[in-house]
Order: sequence, then C-alpha cells, then structure tokens
Amino acid sequence: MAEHRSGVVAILGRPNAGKSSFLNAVLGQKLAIVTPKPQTTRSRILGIHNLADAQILFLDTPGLHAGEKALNQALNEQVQEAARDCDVALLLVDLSDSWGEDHTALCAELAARGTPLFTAGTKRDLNRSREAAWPAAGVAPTFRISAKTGEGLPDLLRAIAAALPESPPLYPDSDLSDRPLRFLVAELVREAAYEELQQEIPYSLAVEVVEFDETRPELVRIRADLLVERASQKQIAIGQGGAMIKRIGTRARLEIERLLEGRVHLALWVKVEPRWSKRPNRLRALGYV
Ligand SMILES: Nc1nc2c(ncn2[C@@H]2O[C@H](COP(=O)(O)OP(=O)(O)OP(=O)(O)O)[C@@H](O)[C@H]2O)c(=O)[nH]1
Ligand SMILES: [Mg+2]
Repeated sequence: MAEHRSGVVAILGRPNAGKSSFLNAVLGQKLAIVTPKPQTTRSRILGIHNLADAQILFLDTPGLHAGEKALNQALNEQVQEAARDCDVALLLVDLSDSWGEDHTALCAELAARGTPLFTAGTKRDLNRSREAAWPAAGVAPTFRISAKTGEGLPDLLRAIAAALPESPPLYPDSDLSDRPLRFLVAELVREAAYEELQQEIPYSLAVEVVEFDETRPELVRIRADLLVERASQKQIAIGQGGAMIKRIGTRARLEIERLLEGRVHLALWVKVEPRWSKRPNRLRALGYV
C-alpha cells in the first residue's frame, strides 16, 4: 500500500496575490474571504484538502503589511510564524506583478531552513503575464495557475502532496477548517462590508458575532456587531436611513446561507470601539491573532 502523507503548507505572498482565492478554489468552497482590496486576510486560517493518499493542510496568511499598529504587527508575526512552522511553503506571485526583493529574501530564508518551496504565478486567466521579469529557473519549481478557471491546480497539488512528510491524516476527513463556524460567519460579514463600503473604512472595521442561535434549524438566528473606530465611520456604515447596513446585511446573509446550507436571520449593529485594532486582547477575542 502506498504511504500516506500529511502536513502544513503555508500560502505566502504579497497582499492581493490571490492566496485566499487559491485556497477557496482548491477546497471548492468559500472558506477565506476575498475582495479586490489588498490586505483583506487578517488571520491565519487552515483549509483541509483530502486526496486519496494525502491530506494537505493549507494555511492562508495575510499578505505582508507595513505599519506600526498592533494589528499590522500581529499580521506580520503570523506570516513569519507560518513560514517557520510549515512543512512546505507555497509562494504565490501575481503574474502581472514583478518579482521583488521581498520574494528573493523569503526564498533564501526558506532555503536556509530546508523547507521545500514551490512558487506559482497566479491569475493566469487574465493573460497579462510578465513572467520574463521573474528570476531565472532554479529558485523553485514554478507553476502557473488560475483560481478562477482551475487551470494548473491539479499538477500543483500533486507536486505539493509528494513533498509532504509521511504521516496519517491529522484531521478527520470531514473537517474543512480549524476555525469555528462563528468566525467564518463573522468573516463573511466583513467581506460584505468591504465590498459595499468605499474609502478606507474597511481597514478600521471588525466584526464580532455576538449571538448564534441554532435552536430552530430551519432558521438560524445570528446577531453581529460591526465595530468601527470613529462616530463618522458609524454614520457611513449605517448610511442614509439605514440603506448601507441593509445592503451589507443582505449580501452577507446570502453568503452565510450558502455556508450553512439553510435559511438565516441576520441582524447587524454598528458600534464605535475606538481602539479595537490596538488592543491585543480584543484582537484575540475577534480571532485575528
Ligand atoms: N481573474 C482572476 N482574478 C483573481 C484570481 N485569483 C484572485 N483573483 C482576484 O484577485 C483579488 C485578490 O484576491 P485574494 O484572494 O483576496 O488575494 P489575497 O492574496 O488573499 O489578498 P490579501 O488577503 O489581501 O493578502 C480579488 O479581486 C480576486 O478576485 C484568478 O485566478 N483570476
Ligand atoms: Mg487573503
């Protein structure tokens, strides 16, 4: 019998490289939220992919962030930790983006640690490759993939599986993630808010599910707080006569119903909490660290 392999694969790359989209495409389900805005992902999230002879534990990470805030520092630490603790690293680079010093430094760090590394160019369906600007072959095996069409994914998954250590499955094969449903629901609300809100409010926004009532399975009742940092942001998030919060709620509810495979009643409240992004204990409670 062929041996079974299992291990953690860290998905690394710049903000907006397509890391969360890749994870969702592999899992065939929206686990990690995706928006056109860079710096969407805030916390590590594990997605579990089962093959016949391997279980791949993909760790989505935030893109590397600049800035002094506790939130930014927490994000960068998560990336460092993921790169340190993984069995295999997968570096994603948008094919329309150029290879940079940050990529080279990361590759060198992983090589020094002896971590197997794969690189993949993302968004291949867009056909705007700048691959000539990538480093000469030899840095790592390179794939070209599209999360949108699925192109290139099977080959990449096979290569990654073969590089994992021999091990029985580390999670039951019915598990999709290591994160509780409450957290996934909060993230879907945050995604809807990112999509609806313009300007820079999204980065001042956090979502906390405060009630998750499944006593009536035919209608799950969920209440969530949208935390913003200033009163002016609260006005914008609520909108004229509540129009904005209503749009966010409708959009989020549809996604949550897809995740839970059932009907959902969703109530959203906007609250001002000026320092949530600077307080480590709040970041923990919100599930961002
Ligand atoms: N056309 C196309 N667009 C893609 C593909 N993959 C990702 N995108 C788009 O690229 C943008 C960023 O995708 P994300 O998956 O959120 O990127 P990320 O690397 O997780 O970004 P952060 O979490 O901010 O670090 C979104 O608008 C996606 O829809 C792809 O294969 N094809
Ligand atoms: Mg992401």
